[in-house]
Amino acid sequence: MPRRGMVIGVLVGVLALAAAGCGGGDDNGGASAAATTAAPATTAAGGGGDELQLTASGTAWDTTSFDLKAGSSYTLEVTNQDSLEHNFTFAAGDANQDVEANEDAKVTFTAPAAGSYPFLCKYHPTVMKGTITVT
Ligand SMILES: [Cu+2]
Repeated sequence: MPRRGMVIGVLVGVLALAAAGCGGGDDNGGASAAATTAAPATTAAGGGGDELQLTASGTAWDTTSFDLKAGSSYTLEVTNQDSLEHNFTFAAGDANQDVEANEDAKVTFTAPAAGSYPFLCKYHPTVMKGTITVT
């Protein structure tokens, strides 16, 4: 009766010494990213002509025509010097702003496509009206 003893010894010894490269890589990227330029904090000043003024006095506007640039954004400050409420409505620019007696109000709108459009006070539309010309 032969006996076969099989002893299988498997010794797997793997010692991998991966030497992480310690030789300096050339990562010298040079100057850092350019300084980020902050957006202007205010748009009120500076040559854009984006601020408009309109005053109501004696149930009349002091200005009856404005020239705007199509697609530009505007802020209109309406000053009401009367003792009754007025309103600035510029339908083509989607603006409709009431202005209480003896107060100011601001309204922002974007000029529509080129053309000629009316603006008015919706409370006194026959006497407080004007034209906005967009080019
Ligand atoms: Cu009015």
